[in-house]
Amino acid sequence: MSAVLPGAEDTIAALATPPGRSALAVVRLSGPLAHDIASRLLEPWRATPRAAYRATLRDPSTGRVIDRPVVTVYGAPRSYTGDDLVELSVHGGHVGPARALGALLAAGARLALPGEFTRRAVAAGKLDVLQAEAIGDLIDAESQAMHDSALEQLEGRLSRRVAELRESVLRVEAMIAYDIDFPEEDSGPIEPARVAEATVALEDALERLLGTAAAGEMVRRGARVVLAGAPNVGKSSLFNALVGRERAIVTPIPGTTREAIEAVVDLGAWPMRLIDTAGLRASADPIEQLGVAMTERVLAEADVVLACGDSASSLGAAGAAARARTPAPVVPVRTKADLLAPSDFASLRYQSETPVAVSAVTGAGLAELRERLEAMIAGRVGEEWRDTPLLTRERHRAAIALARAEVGAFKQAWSDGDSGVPIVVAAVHLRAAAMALESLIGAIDVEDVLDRVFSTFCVGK
Ligand SMILES: Nc1nc2c(ncn2[C@@H]2O[C@H](COP(=O)(O)OP(=O)(O)OP(=O)(O)O)[C@@H](O)[C@H]2O)c(=O)[nH]1
Ligand SMILES: [Mg+2]
Repeated sequence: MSAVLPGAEDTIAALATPPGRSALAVVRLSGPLAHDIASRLLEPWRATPRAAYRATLRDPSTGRVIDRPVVTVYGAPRSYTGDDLVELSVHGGHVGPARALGALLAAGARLALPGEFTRRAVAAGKLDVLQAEAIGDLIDAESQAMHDSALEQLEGRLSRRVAELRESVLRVEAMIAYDIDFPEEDSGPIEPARVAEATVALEDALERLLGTAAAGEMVRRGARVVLAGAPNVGKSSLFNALVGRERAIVTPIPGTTREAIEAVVDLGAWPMRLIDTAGLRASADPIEQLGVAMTERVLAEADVVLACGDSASSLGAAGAAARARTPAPVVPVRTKADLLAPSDFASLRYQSETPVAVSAVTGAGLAELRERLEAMIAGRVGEEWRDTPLLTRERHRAAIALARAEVGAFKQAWSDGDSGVPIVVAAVHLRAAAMALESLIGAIDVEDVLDRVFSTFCVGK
């Protein structure tokens, strides 16, 4: 990448670990003066790359000992950023790491901007933009599924897929090059049908990748699991039990919950956004009406609904109400199971779709409900995601959608033949498709793309 950012030649420093109490903290220093600055603060100074050693770190102005860090030195270009880099592993805490960083800044380093280390890695060609995003996703992962997907993206799986698609676009461009250069000829050396075939295959491949966006969204943001049912059936109590703390207000008064309340629950493999809602009923109270309207909206966007009822009739009504408002799968949940007589339990099993019986009071059935949810979400996402790279961000989805639209526009223009637009004009669509794919991996200079990608990073990464 050729674009040079302001300050790209600066030597930057930052804490790579979060501030606060911890056994260790890592302070990073990267740039042309990294070795020089470190050599002035550390005693002894050894420039041998990748050989960790213990040194004394002193404050440059007072000469006082700050810490005795373990020092790892990297030489350009064999470092995370591609520049000379020094990592100090110091004792953690609120004060020590800040003093170590302060010493580096006093000796001539500049405090790094969010994501600046990774941005330099991209500028040095160590990572492409998709891989840089994967670093951010690894750090932000809230579930194993997200972590797995980010690791694969970091390994370059999505980058390779995008590069292949770009190659396919370039191949179609090459196929029509003759027709562009010699438009007056009847037909080039490549049969028009072959071009059309290649275009359709390309469109299909883009469509398939685009099809992973829903699973990607689920992996990244978590499945939206909505608790719905009549007032007072125990939705908020179940919500609290699943979340593991008293997040929602519970009272014996029907109509307690007025708004949708959300909490993230890690099911292990999957993140889940559990959403408690206002009980569904006709009400004259305008506040409650608004709450019910919100429940309807939340239901429409649900990935899974837990239709809650504390009796056979309220359970049936909850299921019917949920199905009327969402295409998402519905799990019937019989709440307040601690109040059920053994004979009621037996009758539950004979219903067409066996409800999960749970008690927020005793905790009975919660493990079963979690298992059922996990299986349900896995079913929603499908298994293909393990075999194909996922589009986990809107930026990815938009770029692939644009590429597909441009390939579609080319296909249309090409099939119109002589009656349609000139071939040179049609070819512009292929160029646009290639550029959309290039913007994803950062194969072209797109500073605003980089700005957007790195704006969400933490300092020190
Ligand atoms: N015995 C028993 N009582 C429960 C259980 N879950 C909830 N309750 C009681 O049922 C009443 C209503 O509980 P909530 O959790 O507020 O019910 P809700 O469905 O959120 O009600 P709204 O917000 O009004 O729609 C409270 O008095 C709870 O203590 C349970 O598992 N067992
Ligand atoms: Mg409630």
